[in-house]
This record gives sequence, structure tokens and C-alpha cells, in this order.
Amino acid sequence: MKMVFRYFGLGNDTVSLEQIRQIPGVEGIVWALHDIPAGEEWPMDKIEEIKSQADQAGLHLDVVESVNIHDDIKLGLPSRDFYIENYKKTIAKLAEVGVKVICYNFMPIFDWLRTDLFKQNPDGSTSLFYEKARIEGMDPFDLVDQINQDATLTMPGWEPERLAHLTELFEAYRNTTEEDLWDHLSYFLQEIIPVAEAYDIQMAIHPDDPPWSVFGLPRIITSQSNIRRLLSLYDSPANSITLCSGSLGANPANDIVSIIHEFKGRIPFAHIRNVKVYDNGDFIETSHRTIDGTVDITGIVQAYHETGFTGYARPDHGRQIWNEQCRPGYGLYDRALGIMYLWGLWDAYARVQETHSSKKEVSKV
Ligand code: DNO
Repeated sequence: MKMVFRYFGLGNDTVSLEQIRQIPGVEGIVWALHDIPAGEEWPMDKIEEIKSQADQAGLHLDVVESVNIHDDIKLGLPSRDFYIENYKKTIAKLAEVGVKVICYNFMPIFDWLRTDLFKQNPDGSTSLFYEKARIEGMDPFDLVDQINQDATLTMPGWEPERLAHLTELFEAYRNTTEEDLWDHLSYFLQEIIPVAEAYDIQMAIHPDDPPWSVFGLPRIITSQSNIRRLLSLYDSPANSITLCSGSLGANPANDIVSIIHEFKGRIPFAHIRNVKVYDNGDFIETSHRTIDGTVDITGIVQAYHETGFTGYARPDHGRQIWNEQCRPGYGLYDRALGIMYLWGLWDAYARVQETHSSKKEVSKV
């Protein structure tokens, strides 16, 4: 397991590269050019800027999260070919600076969705929270009005240029079914995976968060069987997944341990985090510790260990603790605590395995 940490870039992150470097066992940053709109080719000079910052800090930049997919590709519009060509050019440039994994997602319009970014916990910390009934009761067109009236309602994937076209986007998706989305994903993969293979890069799709349809929009990377279908769309190690335990874990029917065992070898990147799911379908993000949430983090780390996981892993969405001023979910403190918990579990399994194999050696003698 190679530990990495998400970094939003100079001026965009409250956590510095020096701080990241001091978290035990962290070797690299997970990065992106966040100011380049989806669909545009990434400029080489900006890529090189991040490369030189990372080099100076002694961190690698093997993992990019995300090169976002233009909605025309998800909608299957004729203009998709132009955006796919840009995507291929970006892959080639990322390979030049040594990128090994590109994380992306195929969620229409939005990325991850929550109803509260600062939900108060009893201990005074705050967490990201999702109130299911509130989203279910919301008309997407009312939502657009609300966002237009309240600019603070901003989330990842809700870039200003996209918000301006939100009504049109909802209209465009009105007749798009899940099967259409599968077709459009397949088209994208048939074009992109041969290029990724040629550059020795793994394309790792991130599951939908939450893993169900929101605002009537189709969502397809939601379950073990759908991941199986995704991997069969193009049978190559370059067609792979970012296994996010918290995204899939918002649906307790998803057995992440079983997913790790079934898809070993096709998981180059793991997001390991916990959520607590309530009976009514609401969920709140918790510390990484197993006992604090519904996701079996202990079992997940054990499964990665047992399957000989050598990919990249990062903690994800921490709580906001100790009065840290940071991007919701992306503070230093709780994610660094999360890393130490993950290492603790990992090292304990490594020790158990060593002891087990040395006992076997002794019994052979
Ligand atoms: C949230 C992240 C997601 C993720 C994208 C991948 O914190 O896990 O925003 O980066 O969905 O494309």
C-alpha cells in the first residue's frame, strides 16, 4: 500500500506540501489542475509547475484526481469526439511527468453531493452530512433557482460556468436513461483505454457518491454488480476502479470486503473512509475508526492486506476538528489521524502474517 494525500494546489489548499510530507508514510500527492474546466486539454506548463513543487517537497505525483469528463461525453453528443481527443492529449502529457493512475467519475452534472457541510457532532467537531429526504423532495429546477439566489451553495463540480448552464443540463439529461449512460461510458472507454495502455496509465473510475440516482439523474457506478459490468466493458488492467469505501458504503448493501476480493488487480487506487448510515438512509461522515461508523474499515484494510494490495491509498473526508479552518472534509488533522489508523491496522496484519509464516518455517524444520 502506497500512501498518498490529496492536494488542491497552492492558494487552493489550507494544507501545505511540507505538512503532507511530515505525515508518516505519505509518499505522494493526489492532484489535479482544478481551474481547468472539464473538457479542456491540460496545459503542460501548469503540469510542470506542480511537478517542480512536488519534486522540491520530495513527493511524487503518480495519482491524478480527477481529469473530469465533459457532460457532452456523458450525454453522448456529437461534440464528444472533440472532448475525447483533448482527454487523450492530456493523458499523453500526464505520462510525461510520470503519472500512473488517473481517477475520474461518470456522474452526470454533479460530483459528490451532501446537504450539510458543517453538521455539528456531539463532541463539537463538524462533518459532511447527507439528508436523504431533503434531496428526494427537491425539484432540480427549484434547486437551480436556490443556487442562483445563494452563491454559497457551492460544491465540487458546481463550477460557475457549469451553474450558468444548469437548467440546460437538466433538460439535456431529461431523457437519458441508465442504459444510455452505460453506452456513453463504453464509447468513452473504447477510445481512451488503448491510449492509457500505450502510456502505461490506469484509468480508475470513482464510484458515484451517493451510490444512487439524485434529482432523477442516472447514476451507474453504484454496486458490486455494476462494477463487474464496468470492468467487462473493456477487459484491460488499464480499465480499473478507484475503490472509495465511503461512497459505496453509503449503501450498506454494498459489501466492500467482497468487492476488494473480487476485483483485486483492478483496484490501483483506494479511498479509505468511514460513514455512519442511519435507518432512514441519511448518512454522516465519521472518523476513520471502524467503531465510529457503519463501514468495516478493519475488514477493508485486512482485505487489502490479504490480496497483496500494492496500489495507492488515501484517507478521505475527515471531520473538521480542533477548530481547523479548512475545506470541509479536507482538513489536515482528521485525515492525518485516519492515516495513522490505517497504518496501525496494516502493520498489525503484516506482523500477524510474518508470525504465521515464520511458525510455518519452524514447523517444517
Ligand atoms: C470527494 C472525491 C470526489 C472524487 C471524484 C473523482 O472527495 O472523492 O470528488 O474526487 O468523484 O472523480
